[in-house]
Parts: sequence; structure tokens; C-alpha cells
Amino acid sequence: MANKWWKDSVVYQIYPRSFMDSNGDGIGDIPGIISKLDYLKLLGVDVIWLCPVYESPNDDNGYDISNYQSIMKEFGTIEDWEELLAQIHNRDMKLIMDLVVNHSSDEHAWFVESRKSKDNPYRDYYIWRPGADGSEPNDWGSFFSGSAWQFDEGTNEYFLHLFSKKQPDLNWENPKLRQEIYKMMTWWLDKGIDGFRMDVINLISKVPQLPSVGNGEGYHFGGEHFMNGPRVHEYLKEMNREVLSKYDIMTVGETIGVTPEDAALYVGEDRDELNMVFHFELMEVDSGQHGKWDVKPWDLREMKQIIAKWQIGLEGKGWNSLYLNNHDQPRMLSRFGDDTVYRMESAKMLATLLHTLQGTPYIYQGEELGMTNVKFNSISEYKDIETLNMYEEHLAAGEDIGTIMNAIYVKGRDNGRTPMQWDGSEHAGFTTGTPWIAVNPNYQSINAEQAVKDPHSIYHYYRKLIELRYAHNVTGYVAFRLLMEDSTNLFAYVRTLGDEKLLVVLNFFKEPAQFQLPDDITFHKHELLISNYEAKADTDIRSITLRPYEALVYKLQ
Ligand code: TEU
Ligand code: CA
Repeated sequence: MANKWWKDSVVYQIYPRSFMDSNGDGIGDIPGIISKLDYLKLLGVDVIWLCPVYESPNDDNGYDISNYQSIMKEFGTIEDWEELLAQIHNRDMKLIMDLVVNHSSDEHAWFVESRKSKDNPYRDYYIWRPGADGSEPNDWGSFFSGSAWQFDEGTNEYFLHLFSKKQPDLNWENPKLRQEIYKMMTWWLDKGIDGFRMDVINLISKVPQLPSVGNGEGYHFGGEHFMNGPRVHEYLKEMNREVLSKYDIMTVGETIGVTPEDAALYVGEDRDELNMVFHFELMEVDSGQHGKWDVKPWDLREMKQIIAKWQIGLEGKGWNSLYLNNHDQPRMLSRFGDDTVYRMESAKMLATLLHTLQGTPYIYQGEELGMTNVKFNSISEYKDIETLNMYEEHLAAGEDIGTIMNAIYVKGRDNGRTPMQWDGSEHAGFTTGTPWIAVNPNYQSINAEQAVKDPHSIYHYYRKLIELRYAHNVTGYVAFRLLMEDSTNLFAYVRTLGDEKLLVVLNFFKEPAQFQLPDDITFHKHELLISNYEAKADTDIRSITLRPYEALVYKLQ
């Protein structure tokens, strides 16, 4: 049984376009990443997840790949990439790459061929349908607004694109396509990478008839016909058998719309598919019935129930991925913490949650600095295709511009894509040129240079949390038990390892909160392992009044 090093690891996600620009063109690049590896080593992370760096027209910032085996020229060369891998391995860190194989770019050679004629050998690498009397083959909507189908004059047929028009879905029903993917994966693994993050991997199997979902009016989310589809496990078992099982690697699937029961089918130790998956349930707690742009307040009790469900649901079955940030989400500090008065305390409190649960924590670039959401004055400063398409669609539908802009401020993906803030110099030290997207104006007070110097910074708190995982075998604890589940502002839980318990108490708001330890939890001594406040005088931990956003982690024996 391969050693499961990824269970003890902490992963750091790099969005290369916004991480570090080395040549002044305003776009982050691979040499820029190399120049910051010591900063990551000091942080203590074990694995780097690199978002796509492959050749791409950047319709979706690299998630539209036109050549899977060559590096996007703005990011550098394959030699730069080889150097990055060597430098990461020299520092005893690992590198996982982003695998985007639900779709390619429409500029990929396969699609260029596929659209030429109905009998082209590459036609069935994609999903083409004739449509009916001038309308799309079904009523599925794209994740990026509008129809999930694009009519192509060349052969008078439609092709499916769950995402942008320039991201045609690959046809996984075609064994030839699958073999091409496995060959490409093997090429990267033979270069020495340590695994893959797999983009929307649970969408690759569609219900063959591609049935409509609505009542004939407008476009609808067709997820019931393409999420966790009929052959998805067959494909992943084949991928594991033919590729993954041959290497000592980690795999994490991005799986929209999975429950713990679904997830166990992907990550179960006996399933021979993937090691971990990202679920989206915590990312939907502030979405109304009309989806992510229908902003609603989140409820801590709902978050606690979701986390408890996943901790208990995968116990003894699989391994959790722990995240509240990534390149598709707003900054967790602004979303779930306080990015004003209690920025430091609340960022540390949220980090404490992510690093004391069962699973592998994923740190998104800038999270360790307490970077925040951004509010650009004009839509012209926003870059993300999902946001720009939504803006056009909602404006055309007559929605109030203030409502549209507020939804973008709160949920837009560009919140997580403003350049990494390295120091207080112009453009936050990210570039000597003009950044491809504006830097968050708060970079003079929030930046890595200041954080590394300040022993009380969020950055150094993350370092302590990561050290804690190893020093106190945090990953080894089991039997997650939620405490005070009805509390609307306290998140408290206890996990067990033999006769030791890990007690975590978090105040999610600025109002003081009263924690009461249940009587059935007994101990004869306790040790405060970490807190985001100067350690309090030894308190009776059976009953604690927590300060604003206070986080406390005790070991009970
Ligand atoms: O994201 C898939 C996905 O579900 C996101 O689009 C998410 O649902 C939405 O953006 C929430 O705001 C993956 C990649 O992470 C994303 O960057 C790509 O745009 C997308 O797939 C297509 O490759
Ligand atoms: Ca550059």
C-alpha cells in the first residue's frame, strides 16, 4: 500500500498569473515563482499545487488548454518549468499540476480538426449534436451564462461547452480520447511531478441522451445529467489502473455537487480512484436559490453542520480536503471573517479551523497574509470571464446595476486573483510593469515583507499551525464531535486520539461568547497548544468567555 504522505501534507495553491512577475510584463511567471520558493519553504508547506501553466489563449486564464504538453509563453519555457520542479524538490517540497480534461480550448489541434467535418477522425473527441429546428440540442445553461451549446457553421452542428464557448467539452465516451489523456498524464508524471489536482473531474461522464431539464423556457442547470455521471467511476478506475497506480503520487479531484456519500465513491481507500476531492457545500452557504450571484448571509450553524457531516461521513472511509479559499472564490477573510478591525484575529481563527480538522489543508496564495476582497470602481477593471458574462447577462435582463456590482464585490472570482502582495513598493512588488489586473489598494499594510518581519503576523501563525500538525499528530485524531451545536457564534469540537483529546473552541464573531465544556468530557490535565491571543492566565477551561474571534486549541489528557 503506497505511503499516504499526502495525509500529513499542507498544500499551497499558486495561481501563476498573479503570483510573481519576473520580467516586467505585468503577468506572473515561472521564474517569478522560483524566486519565492524560500518564502514558501519558511511557511512550512509540503506540496505546491500549480494552477494551469500550459499553452492557452487565456479565455479562462489557462483553464482552456490548447497544448497540454507545452508551457504558456507568458509563463516561460519548459526549461523554466523543469528548473521550478528541481528547485521545489531540492527544498523537499512536492509539486502537483492542474489536470484540466473535462474540456480543452477550441484552439487545441484536436478541436481544430474535429470541427472540420463530420467524418474527421477527431470529430468524436468532442460532443457534437445537430440541434432541432434551429434551437440547441437541449436546454442546459453554461456555468458562464447563456447556453451550454455553440452552433458551428462549418458542419451546421452544435458542440457542448459547460464552461465558456472556447472550452468545448471532451468526449470521454471515446476510448481514443481517453488514451490520449492517459498518455499526456504519463508524460508529466515521468517528468517527476507528484500528482494532479483534477479540474471538474466528476463532470466527464454525461448521460448519453443529454436530456433537457426544464419546461422549454430558457436555460437550466443540467447537473443531474453530468455530475457524477453514469461512467465516471469506470473512467477513473481505468485512469488509476493505466496511469495513477504506477506512481507514488497524490490526486485531488474538484467535484462540484458531491455529498460525503458520493465522495466516498471517489476517495474510498478500496476504490482505486482518487485520494481526495474538493466539495462545494461550504462554498454555497451564502448562495440563494438562484445560485452564487444570489447573495444571502451565511449561517454558522449551517457551516458547522456541513463540516461535522463531512468529518463524520468520511471517518474511516476517506480523507477530507480542507479549504475556504481558492482562485474561484472570494477571499475567506472578507467572506467569513472580519477584514477590518479584527483582521488579524479572524484570519488566524479561520486558519485554526482549517488546520485542526481531519484532512489535508489547502492554503491559497495570499491567505497566509490575510489578503482581502477588492472593490474596483468600474466593471472594466474586472477580468474574469464568469464575472463579465454575468454582468452582461444580468444587465440585459434589466437587473439593477448596484445589485449586480454588489454580487461581484461579494462573490466575484477576481477577489482571489489580484496580485500577490509582496511588499509596500509600487504594485506591491508583484511587477515592475503594469499588472494584468490591478493590485488591491491595501497592499501597503498587507504584504509579505511586513508579515515575515512581524512575529505576531498571520503568516507566522500559519507556520505555528503547520508545525502543530506534526508536533502533535493532529492528523491522527479521530471521532470528530461537535460541541454546542446550537450556538450561533461558537464553533467548538473535540477529536480523540487514544486517551488524549484535541479541544478546539472558535468565536466566529466580535461579540464575547461563552463556552461550556460538556460534563461527560473529563480530563486531568490540559495544555494550550495555540491561540490567536496572548495566552490567557490558566483558566478553568470547562467554562470560558471568548474574546472577539478568539481561537483556542487545547490538548486534554
Ligand atoms: O472550476 C469549476 C467550477 O465549478 C467553478 O467554475 C465554480 O463553480 C465557479 O467558478 C464558482 O464561482 C474549475 C476551475 O477551478 C475554474 O477556474 C474554471 O473556470 C472551471 O473549472 C473551468 O475549467
Ligand atoms: Ca512575467
